[in-house]
Amino acid sequence: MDSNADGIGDLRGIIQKLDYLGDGTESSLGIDGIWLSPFFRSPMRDFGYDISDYRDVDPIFGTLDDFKELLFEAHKRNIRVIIDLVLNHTSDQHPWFQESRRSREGPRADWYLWHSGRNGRPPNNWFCQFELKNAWWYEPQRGQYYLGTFTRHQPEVNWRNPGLRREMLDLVRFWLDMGVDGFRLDVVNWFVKDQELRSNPLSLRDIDLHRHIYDRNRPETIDICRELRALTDSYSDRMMVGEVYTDDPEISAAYYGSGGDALHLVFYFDLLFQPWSAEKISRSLGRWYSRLPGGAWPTFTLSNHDNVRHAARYSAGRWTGARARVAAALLLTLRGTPFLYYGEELGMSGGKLRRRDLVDPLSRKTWPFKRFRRDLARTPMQWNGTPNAGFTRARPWLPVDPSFASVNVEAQAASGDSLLAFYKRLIRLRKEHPALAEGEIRFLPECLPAVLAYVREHESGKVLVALNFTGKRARAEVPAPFAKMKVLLGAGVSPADTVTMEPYEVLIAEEGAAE
Ligand code: TEU
Ligand code: CA
Repeated sequence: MDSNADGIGDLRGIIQKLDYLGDGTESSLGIDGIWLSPFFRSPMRDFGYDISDYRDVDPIFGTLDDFKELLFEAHKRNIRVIIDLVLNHTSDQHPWFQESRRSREGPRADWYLWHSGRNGRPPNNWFCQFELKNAWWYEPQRGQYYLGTFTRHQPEVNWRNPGLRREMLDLVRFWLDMGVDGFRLDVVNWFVKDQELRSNPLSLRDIDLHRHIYDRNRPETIDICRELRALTDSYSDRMMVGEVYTDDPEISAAYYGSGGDALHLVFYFDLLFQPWSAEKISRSLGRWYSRLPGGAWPTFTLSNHDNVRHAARYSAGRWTGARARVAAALLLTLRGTPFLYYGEELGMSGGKLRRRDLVDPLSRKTWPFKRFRRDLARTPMQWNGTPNAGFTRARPWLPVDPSFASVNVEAQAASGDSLLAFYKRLIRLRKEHPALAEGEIRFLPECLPAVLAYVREHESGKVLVALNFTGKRARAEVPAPFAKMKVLLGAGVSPADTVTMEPYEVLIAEEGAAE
């Protein structure tokens, strides 16, 4: 929400909309926390993921006082605030880099990854994700290359340097002292690179043809997570969630550490990469649950700011809305913390953007390939049906998705069977039923391939979830205790050991007497 009519969302805009997220009544969404993408000072080469001052708010988003007020207002509503720390790289405008690039000597000379190159060429084959070429950039002042894996404007820091490390931990402390509830750690699995800077082997499996064994996922990274964990846990009730960007569940799981000594939570991208299939999604969930170390608590996400929204990925003509409901029910009934992305509760899809509308460096570079069009996920929140969807009185920084005329908060809040109303019911159900919030999960593979079904088990009771992923009627066998059930969400069913599910039906039920 843009509060000052410059076309860009800001902290005061968020404060204005906190009641929508959680005002303690059933009319609000009812979420427990918000993760804010970076709002720190930044030249915005990568929309805030290029930080030039970690301890201040960028003027386009407001001031530090605005942030403190946001924190206060959020806490008043029992909403936790998680901030997004980008500790793998800084902006090339950060004073540390300005100093480091000047000379090979000096206290910060070694705070970034520098190399003289080999035979006048970059030291290895590491690949720049957003510029699609070698990730080493020549700096004439030093006569050396530095590493920039996202854009050349995002030099990677050297976590092996004790001075840099101390400074990073210090700024983490700065925000903990201010009272933030925790952090989302940007690309945490890229922090440490191979000491010998070996070239990655190539592989057809990875999208950029690299097996990232030397530029990501180095074992030393987990030690940094342990250090961050110790610091975070020295404050009460804080948490960290890591963006472990990989499609290998083994690697994701490793970031929980052993005996819960590394990150509290880790994002699971493998689910986000699945096509619409009960079987494939079920297998992906199995991979995650089976690899988590004892005591580790999973997370689930279907959309975020880096990927085409799931409403668009899973669109299917007249069934698009029905699929959005199945997806919502899945996300909000699994065992693990669900992360929703703004607007998914409305079914926002991002619509279409023309080439000249694009602002994200990756979206621009990879045109016309839609998979990397991150701008589609970032279009303004759709608050109402007025021009610019009520997001701004000015020209928005990205065009509003034309769907806003019907897909908006005001319209959906007024209707009992909107997707928004459905999200609210699911979130409430999760809070009212400890089985859904905390229970164990047991899958019912006999219901596949059409129906993904599982039971959430808790000492206070059992809850059955059955999701028909297809546009056809499907039969699902239900376990004995559910032969009699109380339907919590979905159409009423008569007592039986199998139920017939309508196309894309969502059934959530408690064991026990039928109503
Ligand atoms: O993302 C890391 C990352 O790997 C993705 O950018 C991914 O490569 C890309 O989106 C292709 O799908 C994090 C942030 O989430 C992203 O917004 C930043 O641009 C990036 O780090 C650099 O900080
Ligand atoms: Ca603004």
